[in-house]
Amino acid sequence: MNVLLVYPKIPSTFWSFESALNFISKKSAEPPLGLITVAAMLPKEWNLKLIDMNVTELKDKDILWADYVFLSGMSVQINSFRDVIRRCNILNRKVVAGGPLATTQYQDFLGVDHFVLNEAEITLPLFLEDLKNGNPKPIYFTPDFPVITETPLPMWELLDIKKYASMSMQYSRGCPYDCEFCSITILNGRKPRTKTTEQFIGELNRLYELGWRGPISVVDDNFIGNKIKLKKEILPALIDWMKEKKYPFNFITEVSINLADDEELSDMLAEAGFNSIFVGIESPSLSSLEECGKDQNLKRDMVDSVRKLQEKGFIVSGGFIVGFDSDTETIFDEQIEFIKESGIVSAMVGLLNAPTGTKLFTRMKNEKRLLESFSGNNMDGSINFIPKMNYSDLMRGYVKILKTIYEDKAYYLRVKKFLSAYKMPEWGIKFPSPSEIKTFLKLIWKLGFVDKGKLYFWKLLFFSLINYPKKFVVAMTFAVYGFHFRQVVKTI
Ligand code: B12
Ligand code: SF4
Repeated sequence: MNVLLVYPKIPSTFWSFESALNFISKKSAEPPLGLITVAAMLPKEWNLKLIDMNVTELKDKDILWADYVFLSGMSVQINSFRDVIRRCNILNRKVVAGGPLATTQYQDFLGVDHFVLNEAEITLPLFLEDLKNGNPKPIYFTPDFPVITETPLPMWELLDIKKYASMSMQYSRGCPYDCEFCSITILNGRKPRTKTTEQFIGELNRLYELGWRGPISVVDDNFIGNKIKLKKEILPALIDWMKEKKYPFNFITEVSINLADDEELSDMLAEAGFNSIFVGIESPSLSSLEECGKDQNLKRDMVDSVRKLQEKGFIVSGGFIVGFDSDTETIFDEQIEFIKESGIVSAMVGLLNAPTGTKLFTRMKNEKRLLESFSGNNMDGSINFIPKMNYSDLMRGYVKILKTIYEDKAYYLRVKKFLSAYKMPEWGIKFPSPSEIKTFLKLIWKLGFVDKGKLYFWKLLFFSLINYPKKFVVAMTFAVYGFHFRQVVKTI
């Protein structure tokens, strides 16, 4: 059996980091972890090939090689996902689709032979058994959430790892919170399910053996969902491993803001090599936070929490949303002010949307405000429900936020603010590698001579060299991100 695993194209947005990837000669930020996990669950004697369309072109001859094409993807990939199905149908190859997009919206796709939905740990063995018996069904789904202690090591060896800026792994699934707009609780449930310490360390050993060094995204929904196990088991083992191997990796993950309340956990995470965290801030407006059930962000000074995290050694990026029913015309300036004050350099601002199946989706449906399905693209201005605020006012305000926060001067001031708060972990101070030096020279040329914002670039370069020489690499990384954000903002 020849199986081709395909990951569709992600459009160019804030999240794709396209212009930043060019600097480091990488094709994509992260690999498709779902597909390489599924690959590890397939019979060992099958021939497998993976095409991530974000790094390699999908050719007809690849499709023709396959008996089955296994397709994954999330909502933002919908156009490419449809296109792959169409090509497989024309070339008469069978399609098996799974992953978050298929799980939440399978009714929207024609031309798929078998939907294997939800988590593959439960549904894939059922499909494989029926396939062996010659009677595979059109759809497999389950309301249950599997334990993930049996999930096999993902097959990173199917990837061309050099083409990615970071590798990814997963420790837990599920999030204890229940934000109205989020599909995580439907997909992964509210009880965090975790891997064992042996699995976690086993995955690190495998990536180490494959020669990977550098960033690893731990793509959990909320890495601190089960704090006790982290403190007692995972982090002590990880700290030992990282010290023994001399910190070959640094970790990026998603956490809820209440990490700021737990000094012990913050210290352990920083010592274990976590230096970058993504936090869902969503809104500085208390009524909007209440509306969406983001309880963990209430009853706190969020600027203060972010600062605490920066002081502990984390580069904090944040997700921000406008378009809540409670948002008034002042929300845009409030968001701008919050982003400026917090020193959150990478601020991912999006319009509120109601992904299929979420509580927000149901509310919008009941209120007869639902429009067409969710595009998943947080940059295309699409909203799949009728907002309370007039749409053109909302769009104007949204564009104003982006243009203001990514304008050269505001951006560089934010980087400076961040540098003043950030405590660089000792393990993070390393002598630059030859490829980092090459990237630096490229950066000097492009940002220091060609780019229109060159004045701010030089100011930042000298400011960080003089005041924060140990944080120089971080400052320059932000200069590259700034270039990417400016390119994206130009397109809106
Ligand atoms: C990493 C990640 C990203 C990366 C993608 C990198 C990459 N190359 O994949 C980045 C940062 C780019 C990203 C961006 C976004 N993401 Co994202 N992302 C994730 C995250 C955190 C992890 C994905 C992952 O690797 N999971 C681990 C693997 C093991 O799980 P899995 O993929 O689900 O696979 C399992 C099953 O689904 C199944 N399976 C998967 N594929 C297949 C295929 C077949 C054939 C079969 C049989 C089974 C199967 O088997 C696997 C094992 O059980 C998920 C959340 C999550 N926990 O999954 C969100 C998630 C996928 N993202 C989501 C969203 C909404 C976004 C954004 C739109 C967010 C935003 N508001 O802007 C943006 C895209 C915006 C844009 N404009 O580009 C949603 C998708 C919802 C949906 N219905 O599709 C998720 C589920 C998070 C959420 N809040 O609900 N994301
Ligand atoms: S805290 Fe994050 S992952 Fe958890 S439900 Fe809210 S938005 Fe989703």
